[in-house]
Amino acid sequence: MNTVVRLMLPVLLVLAIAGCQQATGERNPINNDKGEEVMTKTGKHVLQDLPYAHNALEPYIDERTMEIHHGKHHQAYVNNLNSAIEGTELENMPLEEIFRNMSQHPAAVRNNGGGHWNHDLFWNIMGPDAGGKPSGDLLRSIEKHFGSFSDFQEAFSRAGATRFGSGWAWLIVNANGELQVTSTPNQDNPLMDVADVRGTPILGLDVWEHAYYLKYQNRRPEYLSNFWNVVNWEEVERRYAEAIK
Ligand code: MN3
Repeated sequence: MNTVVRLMLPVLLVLAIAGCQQATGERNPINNDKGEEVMTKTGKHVLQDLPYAHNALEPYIDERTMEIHHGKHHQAYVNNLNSAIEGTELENMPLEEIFRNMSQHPAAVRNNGGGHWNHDLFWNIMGPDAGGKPSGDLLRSIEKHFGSFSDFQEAFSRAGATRFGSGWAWLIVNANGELQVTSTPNQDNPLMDVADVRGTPILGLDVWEHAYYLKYQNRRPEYLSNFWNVVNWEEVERRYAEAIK
């Protein structure tokens, strides 16, 4: 054994022990299916960057709205959620798991946990150069459950238009594996045990005024119809395939 190796051995041993302690003492961060960190190893939820530029959804959703909606509103949900769960049993628990027993948890967790999860879905089911129609299994299933793609669009827009005040319109896969359109108030979503209609959301539309007021003011129906130009159907199809597994 040469001198360098002999001198290094104790150092390596110490490093190895420290490494083991660290590995057992700390949790791994949680990543989403794209490999992005959604929760740090200390149990903090993280605001993801938008998957496109703030102006990418122009002219249908304007840059300033996206900056405020993502950078201020969504960031606030993340911050308030982290404060609400700090030091409680809900730290480190995936949001989907919290939602299953939502009725047993404080309103701050419901509002901000929903706010965080819902916006994550929302940013990802939209995109530039999007719109059009879905294809494959999802299109067939939409036609089976709603009659036609335009009948589905009408049902979805109606859910958004008739949601009084603030809330969301959803396309979900229900417990029977069927597609269904529904809506929820505030930041609730169909994964929560408090929702009237439960299921896995694969498409969601934010109908809070903060989502459209700068560009559309009180014209929610115009925002609803322009939404179809930015739907990233590829992502909705991916979520559909995941939900019916
Ligand atoms: Mn919003």
